[in-house]
Amino acid sequence: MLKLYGFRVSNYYNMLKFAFLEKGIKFEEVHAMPNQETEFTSKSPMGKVPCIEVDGAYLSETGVILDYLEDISPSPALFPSDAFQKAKARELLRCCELYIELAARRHYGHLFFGEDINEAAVNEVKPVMEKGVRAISQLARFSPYLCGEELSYADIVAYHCFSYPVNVAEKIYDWDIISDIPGLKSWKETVAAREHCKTVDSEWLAALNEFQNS
Ligand SMILES: N[C@@H](CCC(=O)N[C@@H](CS)C(=O)NCC(=O)O)C(=O)O
Repeated sequence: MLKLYGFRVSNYYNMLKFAFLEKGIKFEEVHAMPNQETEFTSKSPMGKVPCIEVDGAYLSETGVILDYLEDISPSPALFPSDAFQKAKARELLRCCELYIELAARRHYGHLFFGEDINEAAVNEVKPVMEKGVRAISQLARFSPYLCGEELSYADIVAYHCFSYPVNVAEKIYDWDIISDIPGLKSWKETVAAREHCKTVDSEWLAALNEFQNS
């Protein structure tokens, strides 16, 4: 059985967990925190989570793992079948990852780990996120999912790319980023209503609660 390494507070971990559940692939969750010990970097070379174990071999990087899951378990498809539409789905999920999640991540140390505010990031991050918002507004179809009538990886990645950046936008910039993207609020509700999303969310929130009180 495939093993998923990481921890339930991690948004990238939750993307994979959501994908595993939607695809109906059996998997085992293995608790692991990011670290630079050789024992872990031998599995995940950058020391990040998530990574997966397949028959004693390891694979890291969420996007790469999603592609692998699509190859080993094509049904239900989580990318459009048309090559160009598939690339458009990737374009959209990449914008969410690079220009929303990765940009906002520069404030996680301050918001979630009690570090001093990153002054340089205060000025640099918002313009990146604003361009990300513009790109997503332009690319997303919201009918009702981001790429059309069916759930795709774009939805799975985007859903978890917004989870923490929403707090960054609100707390650092007094910015309601969700309402700046017409259609995003009801899309988020549509995704959140899916059974597998509910499972991931309830386990995420329980873990977050435990993490914040530890
Ligand atoms: N590019 C990686 C990003 C994963 C990532 O940033 N994971 C976080 C936890 S949510 C992590 O391991 N952070 C520790 C670090 O950056 O060293 C992926 O797509 O899987």
